[in-house]
Amino acid sequence: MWCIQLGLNRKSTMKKNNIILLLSIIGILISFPPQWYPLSLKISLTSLFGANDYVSLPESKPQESTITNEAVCPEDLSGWGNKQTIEGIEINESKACVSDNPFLVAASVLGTNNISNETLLKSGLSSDAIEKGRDLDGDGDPDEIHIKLEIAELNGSSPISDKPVTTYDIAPGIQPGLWVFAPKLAGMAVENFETQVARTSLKIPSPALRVEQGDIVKITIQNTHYMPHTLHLHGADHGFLDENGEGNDGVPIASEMPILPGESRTYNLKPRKAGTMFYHCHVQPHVHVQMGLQGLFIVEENKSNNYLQTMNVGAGKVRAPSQTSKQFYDSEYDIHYMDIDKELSSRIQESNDPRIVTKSMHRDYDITDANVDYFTLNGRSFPYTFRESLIVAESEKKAKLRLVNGGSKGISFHTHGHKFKVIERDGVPLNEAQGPPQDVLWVPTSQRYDIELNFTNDGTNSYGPGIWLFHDHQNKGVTTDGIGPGGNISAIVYDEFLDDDGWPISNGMNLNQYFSSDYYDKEIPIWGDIAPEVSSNPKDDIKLIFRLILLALFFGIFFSCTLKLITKGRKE
Ligand SMILES: [Cu+2]
Repeated sequence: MWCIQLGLNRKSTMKKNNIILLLSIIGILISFPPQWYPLSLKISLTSLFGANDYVSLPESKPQESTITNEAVCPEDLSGWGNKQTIEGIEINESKACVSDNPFLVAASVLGTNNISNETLLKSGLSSDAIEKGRDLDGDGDPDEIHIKLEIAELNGSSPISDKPVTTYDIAPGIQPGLWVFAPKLAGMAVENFETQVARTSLKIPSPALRVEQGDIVKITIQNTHYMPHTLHLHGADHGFLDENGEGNDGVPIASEMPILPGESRTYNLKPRKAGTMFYHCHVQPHVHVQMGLQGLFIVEENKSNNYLQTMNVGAGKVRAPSQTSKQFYDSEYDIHYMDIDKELSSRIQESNDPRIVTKSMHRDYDITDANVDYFTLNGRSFPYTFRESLIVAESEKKAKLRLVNGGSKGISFHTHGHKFKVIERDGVPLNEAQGPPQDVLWVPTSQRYDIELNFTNDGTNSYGPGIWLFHDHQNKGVTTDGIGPGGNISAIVYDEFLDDDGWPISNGMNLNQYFSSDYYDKEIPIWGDIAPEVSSNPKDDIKLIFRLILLALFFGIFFSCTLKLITKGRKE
């Protein structure tokens, strides 16, 4: 069309066509996207005009300070972390930023039936949550223990809100749907009327439970949830049936029917052997265990005056350790690893109709195609692990770790700056020859290891004071939905490297940026300084589209003119 020149003589038409043809060639050359130039041409252009004249890289500018939604280390207003004595029970200091409730610890030690109303109120537990009875062997501590657990949902669906309730963040802004065996609590599930945030004693993993060898233990599951569940005591010495002939192994396909919503069942045991064991639900366990229905079950050796912290909510530092622990160690930590598949956990956020959730979980979801996205240590991922799950070291002292891998994949437990000694596996002591110091330990799913950390600076046990990470050494384990640092990273921090709030005094790095959900939403660049145009710039896309339109236009003109010239030439 551009080349049809009606009413002009042949000569002037030809001349005009040639000019348009030339202009279209120039147009093609100008609009041709430089990213499509052949490499040899790029090199020639660079050598002729210099790199900067050809493509000037944008200048890096410091990123605007990122929004930090929350305090890195919330103030301990109630003094929960302090060393204190409650009703005669000594509660050890917790130096981390966020500590557990010492009144709940005291109630766990004495039993909710043996404490004042004031302590009970401050513990937040129901009056029958942990009942302790007679001293049967006359050694000065109670041997009848009755624990009651409920089942709670975290970050689930609500009929009145499109946001998950009750909320529990494993990392800033990360709220996977979870189920948990919860201590029997009094009052609301949330902190107060103004918030949807779960109260501090409602968290994953399910509480680490501690009983003494030979205790008469009853654990009642009150199924306050909309799904059927059971309790399986993994590794702990218990009868297949209880004294009444009722199923006691928690396995619906072998020992019993599931506990239906609203029902209760009591499991009985009198463990003959001490050691670190495990407990979990056994209804559809391929799904229910990963949802959070799992906890450590610890049987302590029978000793005199051995008052035990029956419940360690969310695992972590044992504030009132056993006699055996005090005899050999300066501190003890319950270390519980888990992993979470967001494709599974989000299913309880789509509906609150148990029929729909059940179908979605057990017919639509296929665990054999699954992948895990979140990796937690004591119910949190980095950076929250730095708030709650630091191991605080003092030179020359020793700590005991009771470690379980409740995740669906093995973990490669690794400590920086220390070689540790493995002393027990699955609750059975290992002899010296099997336990030389090591800094990596493979922990398969559901396996427990007792570990001794010795903070003596001798080049093997410890390399000296510092902030030494410990984490799963598999690459995925240190990420949160593929973003690092995240996952189960925490640290062994020596006293002198902790500030007054309990935050590690890191060498030059500021960790504030990780306390924003923006970080895990991939909104924060990897480096502090950034030239956005280097990685991606939507404006460049517009430029490219504009160039392509022009290119198409000029090509169109070029071809139509060429065609015109050829047909004209043939006519003549
Ligand atoms: Cu279950």
